[in-house]
This record gives sequence, structure tokens and C-alpha cells, in this order.
Amino acid sequence: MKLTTRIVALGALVAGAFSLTTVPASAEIQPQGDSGVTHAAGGYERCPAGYLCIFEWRDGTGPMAYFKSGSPDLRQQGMNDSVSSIWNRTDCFWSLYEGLNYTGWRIHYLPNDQFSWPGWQDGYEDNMSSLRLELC
Ligand SMILES: [Ca+2]
Repeated sequence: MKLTTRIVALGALVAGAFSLTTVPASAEIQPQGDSGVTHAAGGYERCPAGYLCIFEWRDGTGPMAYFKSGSPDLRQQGMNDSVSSIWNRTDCFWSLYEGLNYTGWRIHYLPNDQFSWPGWQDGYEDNMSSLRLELC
């Protein structure tokens, strides 16, 4: 009986040590090239340093696309008219546009801006179709 208790305790200790070395489910992703898309679970923290990230859902959640320089057509990333939050994790100025190929109205984002709807940009959620780096 006493031996069994010790074995169970040892098992719990090993399990605890293992969980400490497990990589957290939500962390900054490793970007693949100048742009990409991830469906990994998590929030804003998935956005890699040096990229502008857009999120399908509010508060940095849902599918995320990341960019070094931009995209003329967010259909390529499966994010057309579906952006609900952003994080400009760069030292540059960016513009997000209502239309494809940088047309229509645009919203400027400053270095390190993080934004989620609802907010002062009412009417723009789920409307952006292209984006690009404007000034560094
Ligand atoms: Ca649009």
C-alpha cells in the first residue's frame, strides 16, 4: 500500500516536470516567408515581431494573416472583407484599403498600433480588401 502511494506520487512528479517543458499552445508563430496564414489557436501573441497581422475575429483571435510588405488582394489569404482586429508589430506606417489593389477608402496604422472592433472605426469592420506598408 505504501509502495503504491509512492509510485503514484512519482508519476505525478514526472507528469508535472513534463508539462513544464511542453511548448505553450499559443505563442508567437514562426513566419514562413514574407507573408502567410495560420489557423493556430491563440490571440495577438501569435503575431511575429516585424510583421503586420490581421485577424478574422475581434481581439486578435481566429485565423491570422501576417505581412512584411502587404497584399493587393486579401482573397489570397482568405481574409477579404473579414478583418476584425489588427496588430502592426512593425516600426513602419501601414494602410488598409476598402478595395482590391489599394483602392477605396483607407485607414492608416502607426507603428505598433493594435486595434480591435468595436471601436472608433465604426463601419470598417469586415470591409478591408488590400493592405500595404506605406512608410518606414
Ligand atoms: Ca472590401
